[in-house]
Amino acid sequence: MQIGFRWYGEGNDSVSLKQIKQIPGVKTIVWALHDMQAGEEWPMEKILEVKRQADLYGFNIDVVESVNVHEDIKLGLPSRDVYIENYKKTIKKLAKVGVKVICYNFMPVFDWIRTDLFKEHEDGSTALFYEASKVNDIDPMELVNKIGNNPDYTIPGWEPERLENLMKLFEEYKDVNEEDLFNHLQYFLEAIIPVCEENDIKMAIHPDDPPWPIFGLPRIITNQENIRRVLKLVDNPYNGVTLCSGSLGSNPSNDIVSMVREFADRIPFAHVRNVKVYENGDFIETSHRGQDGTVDIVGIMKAYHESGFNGYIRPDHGRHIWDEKCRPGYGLYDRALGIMYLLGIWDSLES
Ligand code: DNO
Repeated sequence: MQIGFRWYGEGNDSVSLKQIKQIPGVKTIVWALHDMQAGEEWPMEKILEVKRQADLYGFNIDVVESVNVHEDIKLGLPSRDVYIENYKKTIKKLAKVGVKVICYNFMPVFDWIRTDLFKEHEDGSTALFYEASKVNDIDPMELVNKIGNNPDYTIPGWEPERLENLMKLFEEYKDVNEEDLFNHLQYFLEAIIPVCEENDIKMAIHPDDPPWPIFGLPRIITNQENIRRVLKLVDNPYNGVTLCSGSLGSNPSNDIVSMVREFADRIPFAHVRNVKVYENGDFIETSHRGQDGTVDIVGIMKAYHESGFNGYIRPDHGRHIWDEKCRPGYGLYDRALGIMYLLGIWDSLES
């Protein structure tokens, strides 16, 4: 097992490599070129620059999160082939600097969704929060109108300047259902997995967050059965999953311990974090400690350990504590505490 830490890059992250170096156990920087648009081929000079910076601190750059997938690939449009070719070129370049895992997702339009980025916990810390009634079963056009008519009504990702483009995308996804999305994912995987195999890079799909359809858009990486199906779309060890305990854990009927046991040899990369789910479907992110949320973190780490897991694990969204100013979910302090908790469990299992 190797511990990684997500880093958004020089000038783009409140956390420095120097600080990350002082967290026990971290060997891997989980990185990406965040200024690249989905579908673009990544330039070698920029990749090499990240490698140079990581080398200065003795980190490896084995895990990329994410090389984003262009919407035309998810929509299954004819133009997807151009973007798939670019994706392949990026895979080949990443292999040249030693990358071993590419994390990506197949969520239409939105990546993770929350309704409040700084919801206060009882102890005064803040964390990402999802208020179910603001998202579940909401018609996107109704929401567009609501936001347009009331400047005080905000949802992250629905900023007024994005609305026009969002409406266009909703229109394009109108006739795309879950089966279509599985087919489009299969087409993508069939094209890239042979290139991954040749270049020894594992693809690791990230679950949908939250793991259910939102705003009428289909979502498929939501539960054990669907993950099993994705792994069979192209049944090859290079087609894997980024098992994210927090994303899957916001649906309490997901048994993540069982997923770790079933998929262990197809999980090159894991996100381990906790989330507290309420009866009405709201959820808030908590410290990584098992007792603080709904997810069985100790059981998950035990399942990885018993499966002989030798992939990469990173802590995920932390709370914002000790007045830290940082990207939502991506401060230094709570994620560092998370690492110490995960390592504490792991070390005691080892002994
Ligand atoms: C959120 C992350 C996701 C993840 C992507 C993977 O903080 O877990 O944004 O990076 O979904 O493509």
